[in-house]
Amino acid sequence: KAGHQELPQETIVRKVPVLGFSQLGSESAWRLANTSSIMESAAESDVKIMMENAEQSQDKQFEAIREFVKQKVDVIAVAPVVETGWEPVLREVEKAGIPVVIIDRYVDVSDTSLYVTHIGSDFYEEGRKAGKYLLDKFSDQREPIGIVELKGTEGSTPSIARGKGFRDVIANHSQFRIIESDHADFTTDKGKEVMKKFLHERKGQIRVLFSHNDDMTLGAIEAIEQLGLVPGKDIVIVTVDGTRRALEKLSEGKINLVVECNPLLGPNLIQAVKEIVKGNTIPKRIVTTENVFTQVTAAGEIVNRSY
Ligand code: GYE
Repeated sequence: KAGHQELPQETIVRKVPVLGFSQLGSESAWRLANTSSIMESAAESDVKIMMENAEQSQDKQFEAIREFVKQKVDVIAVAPVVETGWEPVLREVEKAGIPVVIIDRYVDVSDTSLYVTHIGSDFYEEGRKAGKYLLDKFSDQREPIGIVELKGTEGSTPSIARGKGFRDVIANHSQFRIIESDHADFTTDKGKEVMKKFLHERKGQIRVLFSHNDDMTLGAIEAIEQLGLVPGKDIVIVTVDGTRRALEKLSEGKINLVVECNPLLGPNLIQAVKEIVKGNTIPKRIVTTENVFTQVTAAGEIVNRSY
């Protein structure tokens, strides 16, 4: 039998890492693109993903996370609907020894060791970009400029931080006045409804709309046009996300500025999961780089948009 090599008794089975992902909902085009990006990146890799969609319910997110713990997944990723209230469930996950990745929105916890990393945009900076555009656009105007604001989901990071960044930039310029501000939950229908209410209550006083996402903006544009007003002219519109439909309205002149927020977080997430299961250290914060689009640059961008 000389020269004959024995096969190892056991073949080495490489364990495929399992990721449990609690997605917060499906309220917007951004969200749908975010979900597809994550599912596609997982499918292209050797990470197995289990996704639960909570449809805006934090309680459903808790349930999903507890189920992932039961299933003994290797990593849990959470896109949290609101910022507060996460500490107890994250403690449970910690006890089970499962690493957590926070994706997109943030969790407001005093102990940041409850998660490995937070992957997502700088929403505060997005709000600042929106404000800076207005300072520039109305630089020679001293009369009051009436602003209405469509806010996203109450208690969610992008709504809190965009609103704050925006306010911080316009704060020392007293001609800018936020005359109405209300939540419209990041949806088109609600955006239209709330904008209608603003237009009704503030006839003739609205010069600017700052909207926390494109879906609400599309609804607001409908409300503005129904009144015979011209979006982009009678009312200057600044919006956040950068979906194809918003970029189209931008190039048509119905929106004045789109602040980009990138939903394509799948590659970053899957990369992070792979590093975590290998035991590697990764940065505590992973921020996506983002742009702003104007009526001039919109057309060039539309061709590349998948969402
Ligand atoms: O801007 C909005 C979505 O959390 C960044 O949520 C995300 C926001 C996004 O509904 O369109």
